[in-house]
Amino acid sequence: MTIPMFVLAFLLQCCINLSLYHPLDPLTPAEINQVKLIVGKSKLGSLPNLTFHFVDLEEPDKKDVLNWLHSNKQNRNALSRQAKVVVRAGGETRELVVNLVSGSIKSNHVYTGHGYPPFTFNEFFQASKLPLQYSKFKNSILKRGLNLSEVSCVPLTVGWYGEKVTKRALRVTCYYRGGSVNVYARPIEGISIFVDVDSMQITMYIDRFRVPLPKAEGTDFRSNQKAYFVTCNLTEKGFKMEGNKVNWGNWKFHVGFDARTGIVVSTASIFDGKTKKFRQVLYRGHVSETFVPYMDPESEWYFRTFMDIGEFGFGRSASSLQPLIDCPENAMYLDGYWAGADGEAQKMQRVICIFERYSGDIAWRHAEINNPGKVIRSGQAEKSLVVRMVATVGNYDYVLDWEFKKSGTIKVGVDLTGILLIKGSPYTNNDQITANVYGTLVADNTVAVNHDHFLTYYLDLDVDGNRNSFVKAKLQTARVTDFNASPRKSYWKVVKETAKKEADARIRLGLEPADLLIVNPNEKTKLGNEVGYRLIPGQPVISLLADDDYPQIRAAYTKYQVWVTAYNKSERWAGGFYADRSHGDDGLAVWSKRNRMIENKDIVLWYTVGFHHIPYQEDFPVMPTFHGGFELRPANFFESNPLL
Ligand SMILES: *[C@@H]1O[C@H](CO)[C@@H](O)[C@H](O)[C@H]1NC(C)=O
Ligand SMILES: *[C@@H]1O[C@H](CO)[C@@H](O)[C@H](O)[C@H]1NC(C)=O
Ligand SMILES: *[C@@H]1O[C@H](CO)[C@@H](O)[C@H](O)[C@H]1NC(C)=O
Ligand SMILES: *[C@@H]1O[C@H](CO)[C@@H](O)[C@H](O)[C@H]1NC(C)=O
Ligand SMILES: [Cu+2]
Repeated sequence: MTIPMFVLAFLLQCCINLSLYHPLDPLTPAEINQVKLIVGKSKLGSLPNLTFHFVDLEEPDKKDVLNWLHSNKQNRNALSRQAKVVVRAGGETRELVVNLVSGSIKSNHVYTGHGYPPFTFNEFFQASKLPLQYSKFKNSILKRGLNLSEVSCVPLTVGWYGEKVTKRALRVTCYYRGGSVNVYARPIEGISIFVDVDSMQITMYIDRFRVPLPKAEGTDFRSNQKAYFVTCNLTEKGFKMEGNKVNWGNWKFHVGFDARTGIVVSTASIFDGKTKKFRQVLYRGHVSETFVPYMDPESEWYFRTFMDIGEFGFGRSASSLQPLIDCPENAMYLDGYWAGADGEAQKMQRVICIFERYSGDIAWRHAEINNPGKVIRSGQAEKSLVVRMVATVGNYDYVLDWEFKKSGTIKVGVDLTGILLIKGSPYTNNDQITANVYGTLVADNTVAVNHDHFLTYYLDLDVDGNRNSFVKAKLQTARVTDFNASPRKSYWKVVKETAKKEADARIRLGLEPADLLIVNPNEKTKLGNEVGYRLIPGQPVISLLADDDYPQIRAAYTKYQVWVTAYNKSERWAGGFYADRSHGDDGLAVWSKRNRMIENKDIVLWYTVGFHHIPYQEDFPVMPTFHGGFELRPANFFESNPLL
């Protein structure tokens, strides 16, 4: 029996609470399970080894979302709900679009390009257990005088090194717990275990050498601090939520969550007290890809060049937040849902927290002493709203913040913490080291290997609408020529340059001083300045790998911190959608080569937060947070300081 489309459409409308609904709402657990059901009932359901690797909202077109947003509340209907699904079956990758209203598969084709979809948690779990039943591995453990019951293995993605034909593969690294809870602190070095993932078998095993196991003492990272934040009693949350829509201060925006990227901030707009209207700022923002290459070329280490978002997913790595440690007392929490390998909805509690922050900082202030007979002091305390998640990707924890300020600033924070990736080593003192160990000795027999972290953000800014331009306001030294008028020899002046094409918008920061702006050339302040938002970058870090090195070919976009591309709904993932074992033929660097026109167009800004990480002893056994990030700050957007 098929239910007529209009009945289903009616059912959808009747059951959705429109005051809570937003067209970019993440898939609900019921919708995820509905996808499983629809796919299971189709011909695909009978294919061998059907596994779900990606199930996410297939977003309505941007123009439909914007029309919905700006339509009269009384006449609004929910937009059609669809899911984008990637499954593996019979050794093939299939891309589906599932219509959740009609309950049908709208499109279905086999993906034949390079690279593979994210691994499922199941695959990681199964691969981690393989060595423990593998006789050669058991023998290696025995020879090292260790107990198998104390071994924990962790699968790692393998990258791509020029192979013509690739298979889905993992390499498994093993650690010895034996008296420590800090699994990553005690690597069993010298062993390489190759796993073919589709057949879930060990295909190659090499035990090349032995080095002493780092000791368990001094590796414990447990804290007995339980409730740091209970310092004041904040009963007021300070913001309103309807479904996933947040209203705080002068801001309103939507918070989504998905398995691949985690937090998605969208349709953010800010109330302008002068025009009494909400004004568009950011259509959508999220982390697009991460790239974490380790700087050890040896055979047990060279492949560690992770692209965590595409290979596994930041959302699926989301850690359940610990109240009063990860987020303060006044925080509100959201749960996250994603599809398991079998398609069934999985729930993770408290993946996002939202809270008002009283930082103790000053939003603005001034003391005026030149009024006769009086000193005038005034100012405002900073209060902001933070949306936070933590992605725990194996050893590392990434604290990802979106902070909104009443001044119109959006501040994006990335804090790195967690456990360093450790290499077992024969050395117990730096003076013994003569060869390159590719890192820092942080404890006896414990080398923390040098590496980078690059987190590339997708920022679809729509400043007062979606016809925007990218402007470089360059600071140039000017010579004074008229010495009759001035004894000065030089000053700097601003020379503005509007990027015409994508090639004009690839920026290596730190080489020449410039303000980088997204402006709307069609909208001006009363004083005639183009309204805009400014990117305030963090440390200018780019990848130092050679351009022809394989990991660099895959993550070519990390050679520039800033890119601007023409908006294209399907161009979201800087390292390509199929990042696992990718060859670098999809992604930001490739799209930008098309060199599309970007002046007065719908454009997307990409910014990479980068860290070169030389480890230090204080990073062991667990690393104090290390901060990076950037800001988007209004620039001639308001007529004057919006805080007054
Ligand atoms: C299905 O999975 C099993 C076990 O993982 C494997 O041995 C088999 O080759 C797979 N079949 C196909 C067609 O991929
Ligand atoms: C292995 O287990 C035995 C028995 O529990 C214990 O005495 C021994 O110390 C363990 N060896 C190591 C290296 O942890
Ligand atoms: C905070 O204040 C409220 C209202 O006065 C009270 O009910 C609550 O117990 C207080 N919480 C703490 C942790 O002191
Ligand atoms: C949008 O992006 C996809 C993927 O890069 C590409 O195949 C397609 O041609 C693009 N569409 C337009 C209109 O540029
Ligand atoms: Cu690091």
